[in-house]
Amino acid sequence: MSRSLNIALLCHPTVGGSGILATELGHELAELGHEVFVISERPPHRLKNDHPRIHFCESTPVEFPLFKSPDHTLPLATRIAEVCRNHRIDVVHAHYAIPHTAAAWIAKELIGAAAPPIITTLHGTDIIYLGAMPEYRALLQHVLAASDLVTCVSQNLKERTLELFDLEKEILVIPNFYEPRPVTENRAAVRSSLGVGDEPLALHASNLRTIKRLDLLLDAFKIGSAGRAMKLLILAGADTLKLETEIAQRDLQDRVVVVDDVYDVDNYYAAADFTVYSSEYESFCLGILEGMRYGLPSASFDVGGISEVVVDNETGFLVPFGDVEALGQRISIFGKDEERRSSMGNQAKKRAIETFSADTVVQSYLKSYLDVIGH
Ligand code: GMT
Repeated sequence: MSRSLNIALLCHPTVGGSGILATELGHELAELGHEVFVISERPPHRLKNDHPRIHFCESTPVEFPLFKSPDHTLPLATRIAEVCRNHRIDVVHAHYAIPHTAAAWIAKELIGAAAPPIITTLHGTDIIYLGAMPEYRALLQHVLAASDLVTCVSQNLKERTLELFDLEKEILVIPNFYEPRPVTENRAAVRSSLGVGDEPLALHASNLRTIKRLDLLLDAFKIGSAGRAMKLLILAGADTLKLETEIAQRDLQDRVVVVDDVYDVDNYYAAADFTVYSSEYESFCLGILEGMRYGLPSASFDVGGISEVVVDNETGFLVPFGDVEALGQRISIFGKDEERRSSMGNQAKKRAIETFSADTVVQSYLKSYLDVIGH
């Protein structure tokens, strides 16, 4: 390592791929000897707050009788400027543009000439959904252009970004990574705690947002599991009330297990047999990669950047968006053909290690930090 950097990481604390990726990046950077200042309104979901080089810096949204809802962005900008000044921050890395890049840009104005460079990593819905909204578009154009570097987690997201925004600087594609944590409970114990025996276990992990199309997931699972013993585990990072109703409407209560507020996801990946996703859009789909690292092949719709993660018929199955029959049929292949499942799972694990390891990806981020700092 050339020298230890002081890095400010901005991310959402809620369950979601961008916060998870930012947090895991923070852990890896801290392990490499860098000081990492995570600025957010509360400690992100998976943050190892007890690491000596991870410093959580709380930014408190302000509630005031005149405001209809609490103000998050301006206190965040003020906090970023304060952390930059107090800790001689070398680079501010904003994960998810709204509101982080805008807040970082305001902080830069507050600091003036001594302000550190800003790197923005786009994750998906910050561009695909919020970026297209007239309420944000002009501001996003301005602050993305003002970022010293913009990175995207897939080529697909880069292309979608360039369709919406006019950016002169090159956008760098740095894919996501996943490093497993030690499993703390053995496979048999986890399965038994879920009421799962020897039958194949499909896994879906998400925050259940509308874009994830849980309705299609359940429809496909119903088709794929018809007439055979199979279970679906949903690790839910959100309120599960609506989901429980959808499961009951399809009469799937005996075959679908929902667990919420999960921290130790690794135990569940190690206990499952394949993953299944049904999103309308995914810039990448970190959940598929997490499964791949555990030797789980995937079945999903071919949307966004998923085909950059999954090799169709080798590490997983990709079917056209909305074709629940086809998704169901792939689920049923995984359910009945253990040999296929396991050979595709081996390929998936190999690809996860070779292409999406922390070693490579973290070095790409570090190189980009040094480039913008000017070393
Ligand atoms: O997809 C989510 O629900 C969360 C979202 C986020 O930004 O927190 O995830 C996005 O970022 C992940 C990490 O880069 C990607 O793996 C997801 O594909 C992406 N989600 C979408 O594009 C919908």
